[in-house]
Amino acid sequence: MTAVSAQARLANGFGEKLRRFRGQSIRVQLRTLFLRVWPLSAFARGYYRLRYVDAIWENVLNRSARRALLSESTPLDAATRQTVDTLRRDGIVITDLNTFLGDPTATDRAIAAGMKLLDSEQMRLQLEGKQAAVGGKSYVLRVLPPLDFSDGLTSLALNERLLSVVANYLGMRPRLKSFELWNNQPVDPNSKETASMQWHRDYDDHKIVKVFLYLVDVDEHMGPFTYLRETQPGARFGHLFPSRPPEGAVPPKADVERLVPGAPLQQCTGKKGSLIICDTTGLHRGGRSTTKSRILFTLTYASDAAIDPDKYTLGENARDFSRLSPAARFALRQN
Ligand SMILES: O=C(O)CCC(=O)C(=O)O
Repeated sequence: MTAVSAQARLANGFGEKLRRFRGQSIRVQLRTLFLRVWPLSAFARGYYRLRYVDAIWENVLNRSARRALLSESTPLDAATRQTVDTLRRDGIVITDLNTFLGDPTATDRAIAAGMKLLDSEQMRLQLEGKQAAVGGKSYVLRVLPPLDFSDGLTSLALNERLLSVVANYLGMRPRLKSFELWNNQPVDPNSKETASMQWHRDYDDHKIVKVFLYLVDVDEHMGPFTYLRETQPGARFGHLFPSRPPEGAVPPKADVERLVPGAPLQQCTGKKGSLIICDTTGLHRGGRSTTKSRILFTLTYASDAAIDPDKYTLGENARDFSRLSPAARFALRQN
């Protein structure tokens, strides 16, 4: 590599970091600065580490969410129980929306709702400007639609079975944290892997459940979501490359592939309608398409101890909570 191209790469890397920083909320920017200034950083790290100690996370910070789950008396049906067991064992479950919801029309309805968002002004402006307007990843164009109780995507976010899987995995009723449509733009195959294209552990909570619903077929060239099974907290490889709360971990690719024996890799290529449910505090990566746009819908659930603010809004048609289940009301902080 010549000195000029090395300089250009460095400048690009710095530019990307600056972009990501600017894309964060003021609260997150302040936290980042706080963590960089010694000795404040030592106190801050100690504080966040303490929050993620199992006993504190479960019994102090999430006491009411645990009680709320314990107050549920309905036993899990066999399919939900099996999904929870797989999630606990592997950190990831892959299914498809129709099967998961027991509704043969669910995928078509979700795709129709997703395509409407793709046609939205918010997405059009980003496509025209070739620039992500929200979030820190330049290659992910996002739409954050307001929740709408009559819409298929909102119904998925508040679906009883999904909330029950997440709750029984976390051991407490979850809060909804984000509700987003992603349109991953193809990148130059020679460009550097950045952001979540690299192996990493998410940082926002001690355990986090993310849901990805593919709205187009995703092949191996389209940056399929990829997970190292059993790297979630408490699992066989949960201790490798630990997070540094309130930051996750971004270990070098070569180290991950060398140190995780047998690499129990789950590369989630799949047809539209594929549904991935996983704990993203386990090692994962994805989103680097080098051919076509990867379009998916994504949800995040976490606990009351999560660090970042919620990333969704309630629309006009999401004001009457009386018809929601107790778990859905809890997810939206309406209990
Ligand atoms: O885009 C992907 O497949 C990965 C996303 C990711 O790493 C995340 O949401 O934490």
